[in-house]
Amino acid sequence: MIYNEEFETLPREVLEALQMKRLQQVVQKVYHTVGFYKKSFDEAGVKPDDIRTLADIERLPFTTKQDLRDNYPFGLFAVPMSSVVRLHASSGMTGRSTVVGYTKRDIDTWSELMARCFVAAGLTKNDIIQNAYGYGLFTGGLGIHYGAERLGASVIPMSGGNTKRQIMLLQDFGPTAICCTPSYALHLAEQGQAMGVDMGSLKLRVGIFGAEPWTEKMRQVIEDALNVTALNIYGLSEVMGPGVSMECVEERRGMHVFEDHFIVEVIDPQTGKVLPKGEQGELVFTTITKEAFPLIRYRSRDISSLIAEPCRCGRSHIRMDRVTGRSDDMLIIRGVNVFPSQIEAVLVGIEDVEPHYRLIVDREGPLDTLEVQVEVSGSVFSDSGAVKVLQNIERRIVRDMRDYLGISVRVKLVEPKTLGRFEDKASRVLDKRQR
Ligand code: DLL
Repeated sequence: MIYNEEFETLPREVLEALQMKRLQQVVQKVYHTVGFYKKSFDEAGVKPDDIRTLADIERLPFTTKQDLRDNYPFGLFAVPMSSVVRLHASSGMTGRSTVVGYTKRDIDTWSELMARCFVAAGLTKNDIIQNAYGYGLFTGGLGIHYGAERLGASVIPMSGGNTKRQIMLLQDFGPTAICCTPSYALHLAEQGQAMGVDMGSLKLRVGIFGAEPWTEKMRQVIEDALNVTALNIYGLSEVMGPGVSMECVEERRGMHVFEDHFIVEVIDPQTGKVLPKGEQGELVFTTITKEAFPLIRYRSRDISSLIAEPCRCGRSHIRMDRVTGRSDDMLIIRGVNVFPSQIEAVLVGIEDVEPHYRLIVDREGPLDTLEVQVEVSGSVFSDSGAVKVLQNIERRIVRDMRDYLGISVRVKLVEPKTLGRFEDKASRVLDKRQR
C-alpha cells in the first residue's frame, strides 16, 4: 500500500523535473528573504538564476549546524513569526540548541510524510499506535502523533519513559504498533519480561524505530522479543523531524527519502565533493517545499549511502542505507543528541570542577549509559567536610546534565591531575557501545 500513490511513484524524469522547479523556487525565496543565504550565495559567487539543472545544486554553498547556532533562534526563518505556528528545538543549553519553525502548511506536509511512513510500514486507520517518543521540543512525539492522526489511526500519546505504565497500556489498550527508539524497545521487552508479561503475545505487530543508530542484529533481537516487524525511520529536526525517510515493509532494505520534498546528496565529508550513488559519505539535505525554515544543502553529519536501484514496493524515491555513524563527535544517548562540548559547558559552570574530564559511553542491557569522570580542585580534598562537598558537586552535575541537556549521567569525581592529558587533539570520549 502507498499513501500518496501519485507522488511516491512518480517516474524519475517527472520527479526530477518537479525537484528542479521546486529547487529554483526555494533558492529564489531564501536569497531574497533570508540575509544569511544572500550573504553565503554572494560569497560563493552564485545567483539563484544560475541554478538551471539539478546538477547545479553543487554550486550552492553548504549550510552547517554552526550556521544554525550563529543565527539562533529565528535568524534563518523565511517567513514572519505571525506565519509560524510551531517551534521545536534540539536538546542543548540556550544559545547552543538549534531551533526550527513550521508554518501551517509545513505541519501539513510533515503530517502527510509521516502518514506515508505508517502506510509504508503496512499500517492503516484500523491500527492503534502507541507513541513512546518524547512529546515536547523534541520532534519525535508530535511528528509521529500528527502523522498517525492524518492516517486516521488511534494514537496513544504515551510519550517517553514511565516504563511500567507503557507495559500496562500495551496489555490493556492492545496497540498494534509502537513507535520509540530501538534501545527503548529492547528496554520495554526486558522490563516486561521482568514483570512476568509475555511480551510476545501482545497485539503488537509493527515497531517503528529511529532517532538513533541501530543494527540488523538489534532488529533481530527486537523482532524476537516483541514479536513485531521492526522498521527503520529516519529524520532530523533541522530538515523536518521524523519522516524524512522510511523503510518499506516489502523490502526492508534502505529508507525511501521523500524526494518530492527533499533533495538528498552524499558528499565526502573531508572535501565536500559529491560522491556517486552507492558510495559512503555524509548525507546532505535540501528542503524544497518548506516555508518557515527552508534549508539549502544542510550537512547532516550522518554517514550513509544511497541505493539507486528501483524498489519492488513501487516507490520511485531513492533509498538511503542505515546510518552507520557520524562525521562529527555528536553522541546519541538514549535518543538525545549531545555534543561533548555541551557537557563541557555545563561542567565549567560548576564551582570546584576542573575542565579535565572523560566521557565513558557504554550500554547496559539495551540502555545507553554515560559516565562523566571529572577532576575536582585540590582544595576540596583538603577541606574537613570533603565528603559532603563532593556529594554536593556530584548531585549538582547530575542535576545540571538533566536540566540543561536532558541526559542522565553517572558521575565519578577524581583528584586533580589523575586523568591523562592530551598532546594532540583531545579525545575525551570512550564509546564502548557495539553498534
Ligand atoms: O531524532 C527525529 C526522529 C524522531 C527521527 C523519531 C526518527 C524517529 P533529532 O533529535 O534532530 O531528530 O536527531 C537527528 O538522529 O541526524 C541522526 O544522527 C539520528 N537519527 C535519527 N534517525 C535515525 C535512524 C530526530 N533511523 C539525528 N538511524 C540524526 C540512525 C538516526 N540515526
